[in-house]
Amino acid sequence: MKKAFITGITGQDGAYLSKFLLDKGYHVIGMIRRSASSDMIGERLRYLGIIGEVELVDGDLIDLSSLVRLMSTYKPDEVYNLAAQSFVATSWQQPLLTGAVTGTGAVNMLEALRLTHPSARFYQASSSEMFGKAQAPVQNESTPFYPRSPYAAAKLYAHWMTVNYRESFDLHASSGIAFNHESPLRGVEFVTRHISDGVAKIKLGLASQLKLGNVNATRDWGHARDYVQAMWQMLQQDEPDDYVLATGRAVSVQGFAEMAFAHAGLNAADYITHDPARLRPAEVDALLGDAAKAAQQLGWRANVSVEEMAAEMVDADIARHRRKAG
Ligand code: NAP
Ligand code: G4F
Repeated sequence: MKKAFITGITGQDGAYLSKFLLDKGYHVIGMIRRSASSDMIGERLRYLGIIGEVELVDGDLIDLSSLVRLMSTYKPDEVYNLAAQSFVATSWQQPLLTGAVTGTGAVNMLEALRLTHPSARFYQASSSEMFGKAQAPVQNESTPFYPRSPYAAAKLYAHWMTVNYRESFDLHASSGIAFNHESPLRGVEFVTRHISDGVAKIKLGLASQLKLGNVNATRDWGHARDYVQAMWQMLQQDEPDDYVLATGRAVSVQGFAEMAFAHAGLNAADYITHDPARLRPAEVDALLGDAAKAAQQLGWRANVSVEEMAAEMVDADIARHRRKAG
């Protein structure tokens, strides 16, 4: 039985990747950090019905000793580094923490592997945020990076260190430069989930408006379930490499909100209000990815459309609020 080790297993992608790997027959080991609310941990794994099927172990990305201990104890075949302080807006409030977890944390993981278990295959969750103030209208693996937030700068450090460890130490280290991917398991602080949750509350009479910041920003939005498959496919290749993961279609925040409201039979214009507090110190105006390399070399493509995903998210949030109301 193959062993996969996942950091960030309690997050959106960690949950979907766990499900994907369990279905393939893997033994899935997930690292969780210590919390005073341990009974609340694993909500997403519970939602997918797999909390009892994964092995959860203690560790923290900023504690190299914990990573060394875990790598030498478990010796996994594949390591997926998904853990991060992943919310861009928070990265201006906590730039050092973001650098320590999202940037240096990835290097801690690479070091732990180099020192104790260099034969493992490694996946780094790189981000389209690294393109930032995009230097080309459509971004691929050759597009220059221009990070626009502490989060993006931290991801860029982690990304180049993944390349560096591959080239310096011959690690089988790959990265997915993933464009935004969402789902009903997305954190509610991210805009798509903020929208689907807001639409659900309005539909059920629990709220009367939806506050948004910059509705003109555009993103290339796919479904997380599709993206975790590409992570696995990268680690099955003979040679490690970096791949853009994207749908090839951009939709604005306003456009996504209109889809979500329309699915609930509501008119977006009646409910959206502007909240300047939600604007960012520096914005990433537009991202649109070209995943031709992943299509050619991995045979991967995003299958779920943004319309299907918005509908799934709104339905899930309506069901969730109904359940809460008893
Ligand atoms: P997410 O839902 O925010 O999950 C982040 C995970 O990191 C959580 O499990 C969190 O644990 C864990 N974590 C945070 N700090 C940690 C630490 N110090 N030590 C160990 N674990 C820690 O993120 P996601 O959407 O699943 O994304 C997965 C990865 O892909 C992230 O690295 C993200 O930056 C990157 N990415 C995401 C997207 C996207 O659109 N979703 C696109 C490009 C790249 P707790 O539950 O304890 O907080
Ligand atoms: O949903 P967001 O917070 O995602 P963002 O900043 O694009 O980052 C996500 O995708 C990255 C991949 O490109 C990941 F690396 C990262 O970890 C994360 O998963 O914001 C999307 C856009 C932004 O332009 C933001 O300014 O939506 C705009 N926006 C407008 N109103 C809002 C809101 N964002 C949030 N979170 N909340 C709002 O009310």
